[in-house]
Amino acid sequence: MSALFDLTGKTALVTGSARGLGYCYAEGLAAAGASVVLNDIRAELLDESVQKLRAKGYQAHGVAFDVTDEDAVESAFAALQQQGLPVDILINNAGIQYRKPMVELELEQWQRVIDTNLTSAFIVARAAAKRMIARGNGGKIINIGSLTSQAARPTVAPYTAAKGGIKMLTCAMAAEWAEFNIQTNAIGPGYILTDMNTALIDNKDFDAWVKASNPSKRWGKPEELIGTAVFLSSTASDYINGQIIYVDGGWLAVL
Ligand code: NAP
Ligand code: GCO
Repeated sequence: MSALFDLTGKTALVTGSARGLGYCYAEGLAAAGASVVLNDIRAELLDESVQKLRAKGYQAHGVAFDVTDEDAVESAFAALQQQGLPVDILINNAGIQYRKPMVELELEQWQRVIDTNLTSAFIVARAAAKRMIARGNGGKIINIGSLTSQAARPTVAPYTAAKGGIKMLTCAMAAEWAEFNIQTNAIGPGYILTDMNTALIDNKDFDAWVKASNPSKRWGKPEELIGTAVFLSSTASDYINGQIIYVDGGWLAVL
């Protein structure tokens, strides 16, 4: 049974993984046997995180690039291939949040969120899938959605539009790439305790709303996302495609 979840011999690229949920995904996949490639914009932070995983005995590498820059993405994939690190598993995790009512939102602010949270998933997955198809060994692509892939709240419109797009882009990738033995799925985390949500965690009213709104009555912990990421990266999910798994304490299951 454990062989179903064994990632030994696989190379996994996790975008935006110097910290936060991305770092958790990278550590979890490394613990399952994968050689992990961390990514971030900030090279110095990225190197610190790579060293942390290496100190734990994991196979970890780092490649700094901006996920919205398609030339940088292509160069990174070419460099990884030359280093003998062809990407077998991709987690499109990098993302930003920008909270403002739509009537006050500048187009540039909208576009930056859409570019980082949605368009980048296309850019990076395209680079991965082209090479997976050429190698003929299949692959795994995991896009990161959100509760906002399914429902909205005020002041996070571009994020919500992007995450809704992630849900359907995941279906589109499954539609085009399943025949090449590439499984593309998504994870929809609930409200998780990371830097992205510091302002919300510190807000007593918002904290109370999160705890009242889901049957688990609490925020999620980053490490609670690892099992789903390993599952969707492994043989255990070879006949699952185009799905989104919400890791939300039951939030979307209740009225
Ligand atoms: P986070 O703590 O803010 O970390 C985001 C990471 O993405 C950072 O390492 C950041 O790099 C990186 N990043 C941002 N823009 C990038 C770019 N253009 N190129 C490369 N890397 C970039 O966020 P998080 O909470 O871990 O969230 C990670 C993902 O999960 C996001 O897609 C988010 O939407 C999603 N998510 C989070 C939650 C939650 O409750 N936390 C729930 C649902 C979904 P720097 O370190 O250089 O800033
Ligand atoms: C917000 C939060 C959410 C969470 C997450 C919920 O401002 O409402 O940032 O977007 O991060 O996406 O699933």
